[in-house]
Amino acid sequence: MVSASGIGRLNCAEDCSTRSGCFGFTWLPGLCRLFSLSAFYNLAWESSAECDVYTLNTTKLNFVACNQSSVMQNGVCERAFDGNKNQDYWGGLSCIHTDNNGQPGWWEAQLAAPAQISHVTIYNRADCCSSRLNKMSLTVDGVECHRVDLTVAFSIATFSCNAFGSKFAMINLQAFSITMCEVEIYSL
Ligand SMILES: [Ca+2]
Repeated sequence: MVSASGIGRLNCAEDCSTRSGCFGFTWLPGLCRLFSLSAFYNLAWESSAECDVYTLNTTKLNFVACNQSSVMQNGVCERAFDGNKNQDYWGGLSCIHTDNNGQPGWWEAQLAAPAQISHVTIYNRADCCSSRLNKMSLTVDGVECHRVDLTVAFSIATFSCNAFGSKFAMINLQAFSITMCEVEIYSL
């Protein structure tokens, strides 16, 4: 079990959902604790009626086609769902890149069929330029489902996006290209 920095029950759940191996969590005000399945086989584990235990069952949706505002440095749109999460642009050959022409870049991808989308996990480029994604509009079928507005760049982040539709898009709200390495989209 590890203690995480969640400040609320929802943050605690999000921490768990983005960590591989997290089976569930307990949360009391100010204390978020994550545990793996092995916790049930550890004699030191104690349950308490004071704690709620939640599990989150998610279904990963598959993209079937994509497009982006332009292509730079061979960063074609398919790299964002090639299953390769390597965040090193040059070393991994797994990241997309739109043209750095002073215009806001965008990337979009199509699901096989419309679905109820719950959240999206974005793997940012880590070797450079992460702050380019600090301000984005995330949309489903052209309707914004989440506005990213950060002052500190993220590496891997999960954003809520409660919407029904088939086309997901990331639109930069700054005059920067879009460059990132993987997008995973989920339905609950
Ligand atoms: Ca990739």
